Amino acid sequence: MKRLATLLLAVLTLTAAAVETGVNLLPNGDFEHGNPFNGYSAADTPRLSTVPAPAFLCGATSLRLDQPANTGLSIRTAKPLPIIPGKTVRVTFWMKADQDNLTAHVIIDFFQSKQNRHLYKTYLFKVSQEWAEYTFDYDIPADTEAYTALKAGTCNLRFGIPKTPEAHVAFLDDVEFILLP
Ligand SMILES: [Ca+2]
Repeated sequence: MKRLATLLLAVLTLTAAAVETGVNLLPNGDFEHGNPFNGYSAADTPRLSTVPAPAFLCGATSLRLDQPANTGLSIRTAKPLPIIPGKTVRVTFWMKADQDNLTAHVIIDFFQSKQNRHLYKTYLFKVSQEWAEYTFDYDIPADTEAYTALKAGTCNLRFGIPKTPEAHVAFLDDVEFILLP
């Protein structure tokens, strides 16, 4: 019986360790049944809300980001996302804002408290008043000695709007995080 329990535990551990490729690994990124993001700081958290987005082509709710004047806004995934060193991660999402040409960023952040170097990748992009789809591919390094944080097998996804003199409102939807096969 004890052997069977050990075997079952081994199978469960193996199953937990397997990370699927080619599928979306971020649940609720469509904001229809929850919000997988928190504010990056406590001050950012009250500036997020899931709101009706009837103009959007898919679903009924989106994430609204209220950026105050002279303040940047930053959000991050509440739970770590699984990664596989050496694979390519694809981040796709839809976004719009109350102004054309608003600069925003997405960061794939591999930070771990015990790490030799901080690995992260920032993509800057422009948001307009119309919903648009964005896709960014990042080749995760395979060398886990060069970046020891990769051994944890996770990362976080961050979105942000840098500080501007005026306040802004932006909307985010259909965020997907996929490891390409
Ligand atoms: Ca939605």
